[in-house]
Amino acid sequence: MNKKFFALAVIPSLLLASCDLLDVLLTEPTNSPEQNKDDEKKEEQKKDEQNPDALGFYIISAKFIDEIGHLKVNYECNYGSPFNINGHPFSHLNITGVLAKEVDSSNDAYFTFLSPIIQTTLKFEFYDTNENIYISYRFENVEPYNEETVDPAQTITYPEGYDTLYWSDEFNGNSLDTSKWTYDIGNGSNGWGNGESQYYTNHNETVSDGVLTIKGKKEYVESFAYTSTRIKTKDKVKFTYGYVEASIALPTVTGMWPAFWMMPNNSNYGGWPHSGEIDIMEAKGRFPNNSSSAIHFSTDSGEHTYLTKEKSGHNIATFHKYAAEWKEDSISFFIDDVKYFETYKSQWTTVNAPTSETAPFDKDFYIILNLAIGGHFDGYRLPPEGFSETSMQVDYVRVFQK
Ligand SMILES: [Ca+2]
Repeated sequence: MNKKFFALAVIPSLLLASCDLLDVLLTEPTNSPEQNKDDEKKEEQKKDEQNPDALGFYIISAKFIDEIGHLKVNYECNYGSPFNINGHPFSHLNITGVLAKEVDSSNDAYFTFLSPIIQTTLKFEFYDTNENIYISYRFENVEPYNEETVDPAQTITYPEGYDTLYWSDEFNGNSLDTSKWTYDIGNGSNGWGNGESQYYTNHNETVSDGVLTIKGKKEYVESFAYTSTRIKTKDKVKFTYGYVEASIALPTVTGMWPAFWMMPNNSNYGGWPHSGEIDIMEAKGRFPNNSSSAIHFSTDSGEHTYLTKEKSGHNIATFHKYAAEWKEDSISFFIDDVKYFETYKSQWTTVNAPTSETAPFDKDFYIILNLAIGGHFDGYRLPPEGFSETSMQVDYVRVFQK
């Protein structure tokens, strides 16, 4: 194996400790009175360059897997997992100065960047909770993105008028990226306010081959006869306005209520429905060619009201792009880039901001993906006798902004 390696500096006395304790000083030559110490450190650095394994971990390969800078890193670590940031006293990881978020903590680690980078040399800097650099590591043999060797589905198509990918999850890892998503567990209050019949767990979902799969199962947990999963980006990915798109394949079993939707992050205008709700896609499993979109809000007198439209003619069992374009003066809904429903700010109201033109759809919202079973949306219908499991698959979720 080609173990390209360059450690800037390391304290040898800690080399036998775990990665948790591995304390590496970043040293630049200085003119301070500490010159002697610096010289010692340089000596240590030289030794470690000759003995890369001394640092305890090394990168075997690094490769960009799409055109927006998602990075796959294959590494080895003698003392645990240096990339498992949550399990270690690292506050964050910068790669070449850009904040990076880990997707997976097996020996294949997938990173996503808050802004895209594609370079052949990357510097990994692990910061401790005091904002000091714990480990600094340079890897010089990063493979560039090669369009011909990756799934063409990963190529990003920008909606008309949008040139910035604000955020995405391409589901390229081996598990759900919990830096982006939080699980809702249980049956909520009154089936999450909807009379849903399932119990949501943190393990009915898988991520593999670039796809998130959420399974709805006949399975007894607590006093509920079904299990499924519901995930949300609340407090992790939130935004006001943009083009929000997901490619999704849906189950066609009666009783299934899959949804791709958004809720207000801070409920600035009060509890549901006063702060709004944007349902980008909902479907009823017994109608395999239909889905719908809706927005919910409150009237000037505080009653729940909504606007909705159903679209038919697409086979929901195959992947389709479901999207909302959320602007200051309108919210529009698309299937496969074709707009079929538009609402305007003149139609929006909330009892807690009666004079605002744009409320309640002018504050940060977050994204939810879930597969409900039962519930009021399709008259509390449940799966047929003999049902064991089905699933909803999500290729990606992307948020574009101008
Ligand atoms: Ca994908």
